Amino acid sequence: MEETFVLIKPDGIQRKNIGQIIQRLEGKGLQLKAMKMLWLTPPQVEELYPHLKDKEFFPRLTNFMVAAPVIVMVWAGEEAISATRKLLGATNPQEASTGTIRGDWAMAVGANLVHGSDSPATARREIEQFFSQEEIMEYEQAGENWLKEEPWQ
Ligand code: DAT
Ligand code: MG
Repeated sequence: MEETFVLIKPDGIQRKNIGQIIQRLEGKGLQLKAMKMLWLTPPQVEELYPHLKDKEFFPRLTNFMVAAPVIVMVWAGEEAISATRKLLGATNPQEASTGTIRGDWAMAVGANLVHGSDSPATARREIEQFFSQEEIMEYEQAGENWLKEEPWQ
């Protein structure tokens, strides 16, 4: 089962979107395997976004990411990485479709509510940045069979 890393950004905490964001992921059928709240430091932001550290907006992105606590999570399921990215919507909320998290609840690229891994390699690196193996729960969930294609056969 594929795992992905999801982070609710400071604007999600400030704007009280935590429950709605988790509900979208849970409602889709992904399984929550780990979760905690923490306050990021600038070095942790740079570790999360190595591909952006030379961009002109990186100082603003860093200030934003350390402005309030965040929630970090591991979610799992079939194609969990792409399923999550579809639920998040486009990076720029003005381009994100209605029905996506960013499309429904965000207005600006600098405050787009949520982060989700973009590839298996990134997911692994991001999960390892924030969680030890013991913090990731392996468990069976009631109704799990009904997420599969033909559980009645
Ligand atoms: P995504 O979060 O969709 O994976 P990304 O990895 O390219 O997008 O960028 C990470 C975050 O950096 C993004 O969620 C918001 C911020 N960001 C990206 N491009 C930006 C820009 N042009 N101006 C301000 N912030 C930007
Ligand atoms: Mg990204």
